[in-house]
Amino acid sequence: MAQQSFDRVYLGFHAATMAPNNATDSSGYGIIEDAAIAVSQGRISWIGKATDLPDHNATTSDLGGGWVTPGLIDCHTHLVFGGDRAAEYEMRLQGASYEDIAKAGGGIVSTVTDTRQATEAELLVSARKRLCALMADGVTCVEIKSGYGLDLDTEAKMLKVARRLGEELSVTVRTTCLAAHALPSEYKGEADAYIDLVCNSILPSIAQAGLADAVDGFCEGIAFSVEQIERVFQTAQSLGLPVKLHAEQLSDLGGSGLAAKYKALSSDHLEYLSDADAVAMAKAGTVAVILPGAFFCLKETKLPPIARLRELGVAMAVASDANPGSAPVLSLRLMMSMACTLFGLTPLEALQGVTIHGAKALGLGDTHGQLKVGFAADFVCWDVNKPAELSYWLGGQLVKHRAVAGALT
Ligand code: DI6
Ligand code: FE
Repeated sequence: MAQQSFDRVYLGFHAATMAPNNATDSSGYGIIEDAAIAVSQGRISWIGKATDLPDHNATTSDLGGGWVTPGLIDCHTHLVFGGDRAAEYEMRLQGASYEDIAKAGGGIVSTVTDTRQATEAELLVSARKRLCALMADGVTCVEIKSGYGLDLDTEAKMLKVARRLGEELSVTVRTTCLAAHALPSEYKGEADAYIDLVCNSILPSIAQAGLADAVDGFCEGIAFSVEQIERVFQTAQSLGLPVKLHAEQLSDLGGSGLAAKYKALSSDHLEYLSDADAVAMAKAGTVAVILPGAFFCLKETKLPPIARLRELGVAMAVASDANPGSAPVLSLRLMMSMACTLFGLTPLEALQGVTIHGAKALGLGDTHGQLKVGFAADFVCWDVNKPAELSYWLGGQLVKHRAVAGALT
């Protein structure tokens, strides 16, 4: 038989493909023991048991044991920002609440001041460090939001930095414009006027410059109402951009119902999600992104309705929410552990949350998050004996090899 022309072949591992229809395994992990992956032009061109690998003359790398999974996808981060909020952390440890600090002019708005002052080069340096930490822990695809600019120039500056990170580093970056994150102090008492600025100036300019892949907002008592967010969503829709939402983090305003109405890619946080909105999300195919890092750091006690979301068949993604206030998180695997221990996900669900479902939350479900022919050859080889260990260990270095677009990095 003629030799297959692959660019490269990997073997010497077991694979958890996370592909649900894998014929050989019904565990949900899509397990292939003693597997091989062939890569052509950055994509998987063959995957199966090593013994079935077609004849080929490509360079072959033996990964030397362990488990290969799709590269982890962190579908919700705020990695680009100026300054830090360690002082606010200390205030919260003394008893001040996140909302009290926000109302007193701290919180998100204080990071806005630092981000406006920082140069693009400074933002690049600090965000690169944080992104490299996530990558070292297995992330190959990350979403990065703006939202600490709250004016056109600074929102654009943040998104340019995010795009630059994707060009410079071996990681896929998706960008999201979160101009409707908080009310900037120059618009105090004039939230509707700020939403006018977002809809008439910021979003159209960002879209025109091709700086955002999606639009997000914060629907909350300390941020924007359902009506205000609906205007943002209408604008996004008219610009051809998909939407996502921070909703039901601190209270139930019904933001997730609105997100479902606009066929949002995801609704994120969801501690206070109502049953009606969970049903609406299921019907719309909106992914529930759960963020146990923010839950943990804010010492939240209300749990998102995981059992109900599971029962309704809502895809659940797990993300870091990496941000300077509510979630200074630099490990997605730690979030998998917290999703299991704090929220009751199974280790399988946690891994699905950072692979197949994380991809769906970014609109990348047809190309990322599974090891399948035609999908991006982004994968991690882990030094573990079984996939559940990815949620089990807190910390440590479990990544043996990391490949992006078929090349080891
Ligand atoms: N919810 C969050 O968890 C982040 N933004 C949001 O709307 C927190 C952002 C911050 O505190 O800086
Ligand atoms: Fe967030």
